[in-house]
Amino acid sequence: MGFKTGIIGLPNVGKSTLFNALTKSNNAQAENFPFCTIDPNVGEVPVPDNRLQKLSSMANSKEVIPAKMTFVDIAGLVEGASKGEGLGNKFLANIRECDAVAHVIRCFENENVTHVNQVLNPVSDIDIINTELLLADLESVNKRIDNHKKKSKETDVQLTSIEFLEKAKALLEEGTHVRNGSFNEEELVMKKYSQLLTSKPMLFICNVDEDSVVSGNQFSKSVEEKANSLDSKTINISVSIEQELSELTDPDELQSFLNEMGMMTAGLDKFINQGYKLLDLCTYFTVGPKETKAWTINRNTCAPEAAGKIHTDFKKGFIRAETVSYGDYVECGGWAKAKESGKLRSEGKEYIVKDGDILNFLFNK
Ligand SMILES: Nc1nc2c(ncn2[C@@H]2O[C@H](COP(=O)(O)OP(=O)(O)OP(=O)(O)O)[C@@H](O)[C@H]2O)c(=O)[nH]1
Ligand SMILES: [Mg+2]
Repeated sequence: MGFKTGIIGLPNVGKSTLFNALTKSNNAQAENFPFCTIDPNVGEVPVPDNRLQKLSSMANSKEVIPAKMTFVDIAGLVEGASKGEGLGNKFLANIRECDAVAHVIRCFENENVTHVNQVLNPVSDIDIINTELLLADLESVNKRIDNHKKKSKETDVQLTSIEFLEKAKALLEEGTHVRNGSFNEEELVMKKYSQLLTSKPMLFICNVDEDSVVSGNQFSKSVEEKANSLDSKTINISVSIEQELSELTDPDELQSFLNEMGMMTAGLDKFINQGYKLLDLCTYFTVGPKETKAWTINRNTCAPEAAGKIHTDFKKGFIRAETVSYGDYVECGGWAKAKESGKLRSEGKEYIVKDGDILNFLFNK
């Protein structure tokens, strides 16, 4: 399974509708009542990337294979969830398995769509969710500290030091999410292994009314301010527009709908790309007559590791990587011409793969 982003938020804010639009399906039940979703819905979504089409047409590839991201539509969370209210702990476990979270906030007024807290107050909605995540983490950190003291053999005890846990505890006790703490390199690895809910990168998705997608509204502006104070990013999406867009298959029809709404791109594309950035991912390409394919790697991945994404043999027997940057490839007019112009580089084991690199791996069989 690839990189996973969990869609979280209060009940009935549009998470499942957003998930259906993303996955162009009706797999998730989306209805006007709280706690409609219980079991998480999981779907893979192609990462939009204009470079893919360009490369494949230059190489005359038979097939184009985009990178994929996984989205998980999770049950709504209410005050007290960390103590088991609503769907409580089950829901929290679903978040634990994700690499990042997209926090959906209702920023549209509509008397016909139930809001669990009656009044629309996005900042207080955020606080409810963030507090529950924080309380759940505090409980988990305390348990792990106890396990350390008892010298338990549980895996999480081995993966996170007591110093790291004490540091996380101090942050949580002052109301700070673990993501916003500062850690040294070793602790950063522990942070990742810890799977703490508040350690995961968080993106705020303002579900605004149809007239506010371009410039936002008073509600989304208040979310933006809040997000800035938390060092997180915000995007405005009208889930109902995205739902309509996802039903259009004709590209011309889609473009004219976007123009009508004054939108540059579909909100979902913005969302997927932001998710990609949030997870600090980048893309490299393999290009040939059979297929042009995008591969997802963490930023700062070295060449053998990147080769291992294709096949473990590529990593084990790695000799070197031939590479051309996307810009040079397009400018020169393909692989052979890039080679003639001296733009093709031969890189070794230490090479850090860059976003947009076109790679050909040489390896011992
Ligand atoms: N007007 C309007 N209604 C929306 C929008 N997004 C969602 N809804 C409606 O809100 C209701 C709840 O949507 P869901 O997608 O099921 O919400 P959810 O967040 O998944 O809810 P739970 O699974 O119960 O937590 C549905 O009736 C949707 O049609 C929107 O952008 N505008
Ligand atoms: Mg739902």
